[in-house]
Amino acid sequence: VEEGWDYTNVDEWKKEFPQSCAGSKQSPINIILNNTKLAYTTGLEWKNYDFTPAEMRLTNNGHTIQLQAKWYYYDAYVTSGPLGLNDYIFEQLHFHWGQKDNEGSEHTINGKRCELEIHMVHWKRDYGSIENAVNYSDGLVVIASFYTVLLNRKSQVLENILDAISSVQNVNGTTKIEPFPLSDFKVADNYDDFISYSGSLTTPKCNEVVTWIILLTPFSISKKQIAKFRSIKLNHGSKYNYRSTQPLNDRKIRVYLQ
Ligand code: SG4
Ligand code: ZN
Repeated sequence: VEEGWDYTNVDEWKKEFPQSCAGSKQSPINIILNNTKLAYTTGLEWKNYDFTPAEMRLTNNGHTIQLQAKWYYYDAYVTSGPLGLNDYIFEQLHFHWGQKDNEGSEHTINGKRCELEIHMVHWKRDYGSIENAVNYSDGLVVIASFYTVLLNRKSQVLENILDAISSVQNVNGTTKIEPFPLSDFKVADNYDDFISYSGSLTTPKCNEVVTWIILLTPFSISKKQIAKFRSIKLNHGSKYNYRSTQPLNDRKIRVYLQ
């Protein structure tokens, strides 16, 4: 899993991976809500997210903590809304965090960072696999959500992860966890308001293949919970894993209010 890059030199990525990390459609970005374009669509449809997976595994890959899920008879996927008739199949979700309050998320909203950002990575069914999908401009959809310590209220779904955190404290640590439905990540009243824009993976090789869907309303996480993320060890001793925001250039940010 170990590759040459890490989070101690994010601004060097453009030199190490000039082809892609220095492109003009990079992620993350600062989302200025005044500078968005209102778009109308039917909602995103989340298919099979409420089925409990047969197996769930948590892994520290040196860059993040990653959660994988396996179902025997289904796949979980998103469709409709800005995705039209295309299905994007869930592959994994992972986390970005920092060491202080008001830092950790990769995207910022009106310049403000939350303490944690979750990315649910999905690939277009037509491309057959994630390895193939990363070669196409419409290959991936990443759904991002934010967590903040503002109210110091505990996240129930994150307890499933944090109960197993000691097994993934160090790089290459991995463990099975008790499966729970991924729909537990989206329990909130106004979960459905989001923005969307075209961007990239936020890690090398920074492929410009991602339709980003970013849920606007942050969820709560307690200070005790975020402290556990902050204790995780990553490659080369890094204790945070967010990239600096990148220029928007001529891209449009669309806002979808449900
Ligand atoms: C994290 O490093 C994940 O572990 C990577 O997944 C992921 O790469 C990478 O972030 C970039 O994804 O949503 N932040 S992001 O843009 O999903 C891919 C793996 O290494 C291709 C499996
Ligand atoms: Zn990510």
